[in-house]
Amino acid sequence: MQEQYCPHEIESFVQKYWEENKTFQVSEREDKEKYYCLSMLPYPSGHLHMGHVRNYTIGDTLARYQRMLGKNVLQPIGWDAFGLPAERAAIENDVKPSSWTRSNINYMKTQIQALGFSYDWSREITTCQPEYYHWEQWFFTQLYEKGLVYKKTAEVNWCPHDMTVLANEQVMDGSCWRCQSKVEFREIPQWFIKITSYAEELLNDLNQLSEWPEKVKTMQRNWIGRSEGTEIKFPIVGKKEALFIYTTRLDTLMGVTYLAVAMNHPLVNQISLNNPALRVFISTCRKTKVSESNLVKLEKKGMNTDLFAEHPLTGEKLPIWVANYVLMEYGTGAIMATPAHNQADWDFAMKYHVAIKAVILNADGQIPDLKKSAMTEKGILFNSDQFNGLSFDNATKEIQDQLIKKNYGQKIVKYRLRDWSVSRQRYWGTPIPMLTLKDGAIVPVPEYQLPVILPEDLIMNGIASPIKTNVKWAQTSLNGQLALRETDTFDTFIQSSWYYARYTCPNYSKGMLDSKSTNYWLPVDQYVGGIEHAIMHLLYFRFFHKLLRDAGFVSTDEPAKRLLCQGMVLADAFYRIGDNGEHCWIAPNNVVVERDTQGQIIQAFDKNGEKLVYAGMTKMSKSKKNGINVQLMIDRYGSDTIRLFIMFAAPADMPLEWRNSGAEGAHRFLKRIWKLTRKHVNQGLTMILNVNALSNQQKTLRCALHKTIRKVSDDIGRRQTFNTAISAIMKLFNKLENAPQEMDQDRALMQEALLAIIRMLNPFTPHICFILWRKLGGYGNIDFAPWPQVELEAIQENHLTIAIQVNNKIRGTIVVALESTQSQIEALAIKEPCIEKYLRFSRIRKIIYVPGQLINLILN
Ligand code: ANZ
Repeated sequence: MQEQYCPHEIESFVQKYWEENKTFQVSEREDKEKYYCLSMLPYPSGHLHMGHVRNYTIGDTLARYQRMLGKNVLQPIGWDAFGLPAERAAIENDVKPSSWTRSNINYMKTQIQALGFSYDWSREITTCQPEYYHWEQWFFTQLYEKGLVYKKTAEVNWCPHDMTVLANEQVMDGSCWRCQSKVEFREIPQWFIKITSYAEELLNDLNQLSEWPEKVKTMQRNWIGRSEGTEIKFPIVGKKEALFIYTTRLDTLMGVTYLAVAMNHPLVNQISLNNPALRVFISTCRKTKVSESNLVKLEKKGMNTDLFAEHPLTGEKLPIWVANYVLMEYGTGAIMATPAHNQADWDFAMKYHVAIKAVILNADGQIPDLKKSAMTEKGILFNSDQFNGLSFDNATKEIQDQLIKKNYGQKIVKYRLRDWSVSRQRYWGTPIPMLTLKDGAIVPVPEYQLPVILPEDLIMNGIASPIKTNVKWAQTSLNGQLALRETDTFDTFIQSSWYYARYTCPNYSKGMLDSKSTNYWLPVDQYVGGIEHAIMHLLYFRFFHKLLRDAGFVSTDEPAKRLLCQGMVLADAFYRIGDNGEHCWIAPNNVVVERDTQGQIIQAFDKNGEKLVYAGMTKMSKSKKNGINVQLMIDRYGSDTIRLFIMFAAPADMPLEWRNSGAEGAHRFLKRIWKLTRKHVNQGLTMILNVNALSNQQKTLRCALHKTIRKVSDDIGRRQTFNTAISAIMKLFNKLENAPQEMDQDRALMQEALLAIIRMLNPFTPHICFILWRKLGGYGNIDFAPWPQVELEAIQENHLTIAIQVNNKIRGTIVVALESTQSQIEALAIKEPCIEKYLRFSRIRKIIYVPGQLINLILN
């Protein structure tokens, strides 16, 4: 065995072995329990960052562990290959988005392979390939047939100079990222998928996900935002129609002083025809984008319609206003305004001098002071006729009963969740498979014409999508008739919503999915990814699974049983204050630091000796220039070290502080493992372990070994606290390094322990373990070696470790049988070689014995 641990030699040898032997390729096997371990697929941005490495190392650790438990483990990987950055890069570097993407994939693939993840590469998916997006186009047409897809106008960011739509990311401080023109809002027709039809189920099924982090489930619950309220009918004076409003504060009904409708409410569309002033008002308001999140801060604007509505209980006439803070997309697009108790209404009423009527008392029973703001707390009613004195709950019930009786109200449930707008006016994406016929009819592309292939040889000579500027592409025919293709492409979240299912049958050409494969592999047993995907991706992923279930492709309700969201990767960040007070970030490589004795940074300088500001450990990012170059680290230490450090440095779901010193430490540990194994192997073969012939000391070591196996199995499998698993292995290893090796049974025990340690480390550092397993004579290939089993007998404590003190200072330890008496322990302690020397010239004056723990010899 080689003297030195040479990670690069080992790693390329082992990776070649895996590749040639297709070690991690799997198929459906009924004789084995399946385990599907999935990490979120990367966007091919150019190179791997440490966040990727962390994500994939966690996934791989779990996959390797489960494989050693004897399961049939599927661990696939692919590329989320469509998206805006490719277009941006194409414009900046004069390359085709397709070529940029493909060359990034090629490079990143070599990086991923160098990290030794146990992927089944035969299942690699690249989402920009027609073989993949074909099926999402097909599925979209199916959803259309089911009525789950519709087209409606929606607001987009519009650059008047470039005459194109901008993605939100392309709008910088309200201006176009490219030409700095002021961005406007335009309403254009877009495609939507009815995720709201599944809102209730998406909410309720969160309760099935007992192995998802609470934090993620709460975020999803809030996003779906179920609210129970009442819809109330307010008859419009002099018209047949009535206005329907939605409220969750029925208790304030007697304090309503006006009604307000959204600018795009049907009533407004109707009356603005004869009201030019109203049309002007609407078009000025349109310039500011209003969303739920900015309703509070928004400058309230409104216009009186001169229409009145009747209060359903009092018959009082209430003015109807058009207001910019009422959203058409929420509730009914109309509200009853109670300025005394709703801040937005209060702002509005103060500005336009509309009446304010208080109907809820303060908590102390006083009439609220409304001079500075609304009183939004719930409380006892006053000023409300027959409802005076009622609490919120009672008032809600009473008022609701009355409204229902009079046919003026009904209880309803609303969701904050909106239908999913899937149209993007971008080029580098899946073409939406819809056609517009000559007569204006819109139809799905028929199955035989699918896939609609995105032309890849187009160059971006402007910011606009080349399939929009190149009119020819859109022209096609259907049944001999001219038809125009939809030139928008899908939101890239569509691709990442169903890739997990396609991995089970990536080459299936007869349809979207092969249920034989999906039913074998799904649901995903373990999903690993970043917390930034807690809402959008994970919701669409769950939604698509339900759509696939309803189409008969999968048989479960939820796509993934267990979810782990890894924490961020942080690194030191430094900056210099620029001439205009701005922060100029300096890459840590170009910084010289001074540390205190604890290793904390106290001062930092750039290469010219100029003092810098140390911003602490900050999320690795391009803008702060503190990303650690993955390649450099692999080149310096090898992949096993990087993997070990990442898994050891922090609990998987917590932030990880990257420290080169930590990587050094991990590297030294692997060297020690190599060294001890080599020493052991070089001493030749060992005898068979005879557990009945072990000394007490050997039994203690073996007990520690089996306790470690128990802890590591639990830490990896159940608790997923990988850092504590590694630290337990390290502690055991320290004991092994100091274990005597004179006797045959010492060496037999060492053999047992090393074989177990190597297997326990294998999920973390698979290359070195692959080699050491062979050197130790382990059976077969370690990738499928059985996970070490706890022998209960070994951990039953039939012996004790007692500390020996001399004059209150610990001088050694002894291992004694559990049933030993104090006098037996005293006799053994006195004979211990490390104690004898103290007794040579002194006599024992007193002995203090703490049962089961220590014996203290007090000398004269
Ligand atoms: C009267 C009222 C009095 C309201 C009060 C609130 C406080 P949640 O609970 O989040 O679902 N609302 C309803 N539709 C709206 C729309 N299209 N645009 C803007 N606001 C709208 O919110 C429901 C509340 O939001 C409703 O209850 C309504 O104002 C407002 F002291 O009605 B409330």
